[in-house]
Amino acid sequence: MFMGVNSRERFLAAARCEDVDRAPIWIMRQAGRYLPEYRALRAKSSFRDMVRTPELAAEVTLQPMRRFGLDAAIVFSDILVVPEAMGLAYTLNEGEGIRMDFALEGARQVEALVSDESVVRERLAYVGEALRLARAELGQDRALLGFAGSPWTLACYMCEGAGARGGDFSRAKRMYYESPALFSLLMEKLSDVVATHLALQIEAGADAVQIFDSWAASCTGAHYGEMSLNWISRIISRLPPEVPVIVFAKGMAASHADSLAATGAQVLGVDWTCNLADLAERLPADLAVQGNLDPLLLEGEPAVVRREARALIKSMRGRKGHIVNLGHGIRPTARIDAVEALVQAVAEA
Ligand code: 1CP
Repeated sequence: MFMGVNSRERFLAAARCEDVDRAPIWIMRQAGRYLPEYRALRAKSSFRDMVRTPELAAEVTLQPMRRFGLDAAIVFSDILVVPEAMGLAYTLNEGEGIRMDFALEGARQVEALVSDESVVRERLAYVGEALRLARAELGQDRALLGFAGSPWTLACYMCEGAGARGGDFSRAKRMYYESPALFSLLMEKLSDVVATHLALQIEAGADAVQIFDSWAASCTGAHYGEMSLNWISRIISRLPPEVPVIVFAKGMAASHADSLAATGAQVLGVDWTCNLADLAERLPADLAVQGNLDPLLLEGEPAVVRREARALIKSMRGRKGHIVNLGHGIRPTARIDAVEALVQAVAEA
């Protein structure tokens, strides 16, 4: 049974910094490995097949919604579907993590990447289908989110040819410093495709979209605009203005809050490194914030989760526009009873 009555309005009101009865909550990476029902499905299919099969992706999207009184669902997919649609595929291997088919380098490979809108729409249509199926089962009362990686974060994976365990993402930075024209061409293509992908998800029923700049902190502060933010701004300018965009720039929210606000995002996703209330105070009053509990808490005692959630909410009382979330994705070792305690503490606040 779905419990939330006005979760969708609550979520959208918070994203617009309007009055709410309580702060809405969702959890980054809420559809995933900490759930036994996810692991049961995953035992039968590869990750990529699950992502590409709308019925399976919709099912995984709904799994956390059946268990917990969350206000928003996020479509089960991955940021790496974008490079895949452009011609650079990925695999997820047990024990090894993410592998890209090749590491992007040189003009020929960048030029060969597909960014044609009609081709991209066709190749990513399965994500729209997953959203439509998820909406049909979720109903109209709870929010449904789409997402994409930022061009910078995607370039990190594409240039490295692997995930975080494969290296330190220095190759994307090297391209920025040493081949600026090539870097710009790659970012223009990525911005086009990410904008198309987010538009497609909005057309399929997403109430809001989140842009994950998960590797923001590997940028230098002085060049963060050119490396990442300008491309995010370009994407946001191409989306319908009435749909809230959440920008989550891990590790950069505090130091670059003003320039993140200037991207046109309606919501700033905040990692756990900063004091959320202090940060919110120095932001424009019409910019909502999302975050920022330590994901580690959910691996521990429910009583501690409850205490920390209450403290966070109390610190934000009086500040319109707070969406409760973690400061990064939930970890595979999170406890179900800790997640329940978090959702309950928010509901009672
Ligand atoms: O079964 C498995 O082992 C798969 C694990 C898994 C899952 C559940 C991966 C592989 N991706 C996902 C789903 C996913 N990825 C979602 C689903 C919706 C949700 O519940 O939130 C989302 C939003 C993502 C986004 C994503 N993928 C990000 C940005 C978020 C973040 O954590 O910073 C990144 C960096 C990725 C790449 C990726 N995909 C998967 C892994 C293990 C990784 C990280 C790879 C690495 O850098 O080593």
